[in-house]
Amino acid sequence: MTPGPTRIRFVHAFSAAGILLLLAPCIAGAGGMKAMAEIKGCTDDSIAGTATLVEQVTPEGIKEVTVEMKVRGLADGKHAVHIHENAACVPCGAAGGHHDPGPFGESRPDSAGNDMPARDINHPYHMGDLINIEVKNGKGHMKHTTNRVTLSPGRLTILDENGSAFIIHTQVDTYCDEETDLKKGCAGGSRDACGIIQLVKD
Ligand SMILES: [Cu+2]
Repeated sequence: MTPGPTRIRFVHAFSAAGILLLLAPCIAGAGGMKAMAEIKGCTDDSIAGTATLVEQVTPEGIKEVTVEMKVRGLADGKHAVHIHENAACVPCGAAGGHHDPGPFGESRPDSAGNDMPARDINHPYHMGDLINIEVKNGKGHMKHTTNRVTLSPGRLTILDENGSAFIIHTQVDTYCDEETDLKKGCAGGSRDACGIIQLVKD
């Protein structure tokens, strides 16, 4: 019996599936570390959500972490999101400043006074500075890939000795950069929600 067109298509489809199956462990092996965080309101219990973090390695060997966050209960609009330097959320201030293991780390853009810019030369380029989360009808979603942090061990890891936590702020991050822009609240102001980042083990 000679294979008809249907059989040829079936063989091709089967081969493609087989190749994908063979590649899957390679893709997972090229990074694939995962972490997650349960997001809770600092003072408002109606704020709740989750964040996932997945590390992948590009063909050039650059580690990238994709953060996806879904949160309910925040006020509509944009809110600053950063990875802060401690795995602590009680109170939310315990999360400390922005995760920034670089040699020039000054991690407190919120140290600005009403009449005085913050002494912060890194914002919005701290390793833990992410993009704003946008909230519509009480539902917030953010997805962002960064190569400034890693889950795997190394100088940029957020799973360092004292861990890390997400902070979602009350206001938008204006990505204030120049010293004259670093006004009080420019990086999001006070803290609405927090979530400790925890490694997910397979
Ligand atoms: Cu922050």
